[in-house]
Amino acid sequence: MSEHDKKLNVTRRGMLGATATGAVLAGTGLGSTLMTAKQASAAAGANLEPGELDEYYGFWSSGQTGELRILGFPSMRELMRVPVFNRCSATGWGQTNESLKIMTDGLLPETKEFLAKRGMKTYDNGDLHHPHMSFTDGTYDGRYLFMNDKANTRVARVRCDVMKCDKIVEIPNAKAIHGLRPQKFPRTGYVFANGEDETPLVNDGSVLDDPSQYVNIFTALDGDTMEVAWQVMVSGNLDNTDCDYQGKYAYSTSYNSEMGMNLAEMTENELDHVVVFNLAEIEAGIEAGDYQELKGVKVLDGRKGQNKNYTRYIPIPNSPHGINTAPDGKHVCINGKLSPTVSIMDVTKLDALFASDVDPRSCIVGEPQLGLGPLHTAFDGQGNAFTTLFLDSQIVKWNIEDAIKAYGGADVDPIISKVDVHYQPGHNSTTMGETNEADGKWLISMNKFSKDRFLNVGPLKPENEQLIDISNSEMKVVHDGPTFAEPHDAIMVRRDIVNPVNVWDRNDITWEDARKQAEADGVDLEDGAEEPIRDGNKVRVYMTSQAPTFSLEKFTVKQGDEVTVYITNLDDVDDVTHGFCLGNYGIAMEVAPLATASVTFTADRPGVHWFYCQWFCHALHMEMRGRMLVEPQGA
Ligand code: K7E
Ligand code: CUA
Repeated sequence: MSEHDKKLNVTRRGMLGATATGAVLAGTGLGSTLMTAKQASAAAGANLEPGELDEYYGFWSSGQTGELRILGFPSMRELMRVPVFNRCSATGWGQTNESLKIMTDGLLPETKEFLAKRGMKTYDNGDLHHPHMSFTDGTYDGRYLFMNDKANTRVARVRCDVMKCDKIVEIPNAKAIHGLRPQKFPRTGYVFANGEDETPLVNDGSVLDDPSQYVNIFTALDGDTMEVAWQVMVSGNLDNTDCDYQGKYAYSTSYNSEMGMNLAEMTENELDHVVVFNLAEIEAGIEAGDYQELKGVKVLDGRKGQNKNYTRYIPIPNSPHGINTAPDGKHVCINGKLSPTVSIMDVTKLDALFASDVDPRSCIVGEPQLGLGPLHTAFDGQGNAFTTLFLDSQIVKWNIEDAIKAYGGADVDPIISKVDVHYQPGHNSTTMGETNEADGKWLISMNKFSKDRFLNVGPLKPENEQLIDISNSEMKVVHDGPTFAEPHDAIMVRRDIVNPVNVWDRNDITWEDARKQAEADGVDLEDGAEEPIRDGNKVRVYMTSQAPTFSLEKFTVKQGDEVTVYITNLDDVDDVTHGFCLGNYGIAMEVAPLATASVTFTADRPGVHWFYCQWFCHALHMEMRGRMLVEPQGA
């Protein structure tokens, strides 16, 4: 037995040995540091043997990295990175014609113009906070993942069949899309997206430093077409959002109801608010023509004092942040951030708010004091809630019904237990926790700081994500997982719901443009062409790849030609991905089994330029290469 194995063995024996003592100490408070037998076996379940598969897919955001990450859960093994708002050296995302189409089609005309002046086709950065899956009847349906870009006001969609981004749209009129949730019922349907920053509605410079004329915009997209369905103007800014299980309401937190422009102004009021959006009333308002059309979008006025039935404003203690609907379909937890409380909103009381002049606070049925800095709440589907306490560096487990009873005057403490996390948690998520199939097995605490938990890698440290077993009343941290900048949020989806394909369908829409161009050139993508096809100074090179060769060992172009290389991967074997990397031309892309990918560049460097397959595919992978011969100008 190696030293390492011995250590593991001792740890495991220690854990199991604690069982009896754990049970004895349970009532004393000391038991919380020890593991029960159930927890020990659950912890072992997080530690998969080689070749074993996880029970859940984890879909992780990556914050300012701008990509989506796929983890196996609970093992926390990173399985894939899906580029979305970022560039990717490995896959060619942001460089291939197919990805550039997705990244540019949804940009506003004025943005395209603005970027073109800087020599750019699309934004180079993004800030992806919130990935959420499409729903049918209150639970995940495995069709799509939707996500926001706070940095450049965009919403993106990832197809779950191939795990690639297929749409990115820039949201007009709004600024900084932050909170994002798909409609849960009857299906997605709408994707709700919050604009966080206040600006003049027409932001063309005619209004500058006059915040009284700034507004915030709530957007509903159509998740099927990815077009903006409608927008609502609101008072106060918008932070996070969620919606009900009935298909009637969406709601958003506002930390700046003051519409303040600096910290002192933004945190002045003791109460900020949650805005409730009445979907049927908004649709009726559009039907009745009660909107203005701005940049092609119907914008309704749901601001305070407009007396419209589109919105209601519910006062909530100081700067609420996360907002989370419980799997019971009834209760919504609004996390206080600067207030140590979570406000519980009863969605069945929202009808009354829109029907008559009742006190907007009448739908608040509980407000337990949980600790310092509550940011986000997750659920186990058994009536319990788990709230991150940013300032206390803890997760608090509490009971929703008990909190409601206590609010009604009963002498009950809703807090069940607390566990230390390391350190400063933002989001937490539970397995299937934002659906009506929450199963109460695992929680992930996404901690903003790791400090001393890992080997020091310099001033920029990883974050720390901790896996917590929640199958008992005492929570147990069973794993630390460092992450690079900066996942905010994650969802854990039962694996039977997600069923990606192994090879591409040759008819896939992704390379529709390539298909049309090949057709026009009289070329079959699956055969390739023996010679480049010239059309003025535009040259198209059609190649296929089959391990370990490209169909062309060389092709010749002229200096200054605009060259497009199309590669179709004929290998239909699982996992035989090829690549095309053109040396000293800054060109590289992935071509997965049965896919077509293309890239366009100007051949402005004369000479012999080798291209090679940059995904290891075969024993003769090194030999999978060829030459681009560029004839000098005038030759
Ligand atoms: Cu709390 Cu952008 Cu979800 Cu981060 S937000 S933590
Ligand atoms: Cu083909 Cu490496």
